[in-house]
Amino acid sequence: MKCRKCGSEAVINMRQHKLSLCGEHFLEWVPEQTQRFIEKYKMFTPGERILVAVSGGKDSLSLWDVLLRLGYKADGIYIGLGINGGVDYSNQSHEMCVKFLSTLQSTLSSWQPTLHVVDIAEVYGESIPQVAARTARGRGKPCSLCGLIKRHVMNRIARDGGYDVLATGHNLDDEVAVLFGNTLTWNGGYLVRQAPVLPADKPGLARKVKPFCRLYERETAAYALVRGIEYIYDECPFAEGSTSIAHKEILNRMEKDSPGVKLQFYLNFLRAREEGLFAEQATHVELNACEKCGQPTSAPGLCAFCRLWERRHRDAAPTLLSKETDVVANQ
Ligand code: Q46
Ligand code: ZN
Ligand code: ZN
Repeated sequence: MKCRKCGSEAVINMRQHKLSLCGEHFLEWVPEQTQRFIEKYKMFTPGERILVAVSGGKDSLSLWDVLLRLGYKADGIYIGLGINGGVDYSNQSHEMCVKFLSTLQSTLSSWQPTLHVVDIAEVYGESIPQVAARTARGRGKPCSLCGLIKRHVMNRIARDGGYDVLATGHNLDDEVAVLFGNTLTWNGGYLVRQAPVLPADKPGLARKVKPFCRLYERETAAYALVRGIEYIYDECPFAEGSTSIAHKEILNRMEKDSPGVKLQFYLNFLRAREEGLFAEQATHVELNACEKCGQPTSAPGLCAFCRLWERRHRDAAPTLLSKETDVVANQ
């Protein structure tokens, strides 16, 4: 297998593109493609400030790396969930982010990125497994709660830090698995909101973008490996047995028989969505500002996030919610 550009030994063969590349050319190809998607979907411009949600995994660290190499001003946010799962998951993933940043700092000469760290247990008094254990919403599996908390914290840091855009490392396999699940149930409300760019819900909030949404998971993994980015191999222990992992396996089997089927499924969906296939499902929900945190909520009064801590904090010291322990690893 030879690199199409230079004829030397290829490190990856992307059957859906009929393209094999050597390490050097693959490291050029990923940023080129990412830049193409950023422009095509109008994600952001060079003057905008970007906050990348990093988890210590291959996708988010590769995304941060690529955006910085493309010259974007991208800071990172790491949220400490307090998940152990027998593999010291949260501590290890935090360590990977810090390690990545310190390696970067020695290679970047001019602008230096910042890593914001928000430890949920330190700021709000309980880790994700602890909140999950005391609430009906989290019992069994903490993922729905975890998602709610992460979204809130990311929005808050983006707003307080004056960021225009919040970027996540979702890759094509992630997007297609979600799409597959929502198609099986014909969930029009979710389908209409699945896109490479989600505009800000309210003025002052960052829009959400997924610059890797057209890169296969094996491509982002290969990028991290070839670039020498160290990342956490373990998935969050709570991801085990999830339907999205089961869907990924089915889709991988399909991809093996028909290379490119995942990409086509996703691109044809985006086209259909653009043409208004799910437009009728787009319900307009009136959003109010939460009385406590100011973030948009469809409910009157407190948002779901603030309600989550209400009961716990009613009798506790009032400082817990206002305590700010963002650690800025580099300013
Ligand atoms: S981190 Fe949180 Fe995920 Fe772990 S608890 Fe579930 S939602 S699986 S991306
Ligand atoms: Zn080459
Ligand atoms: Zn709130």
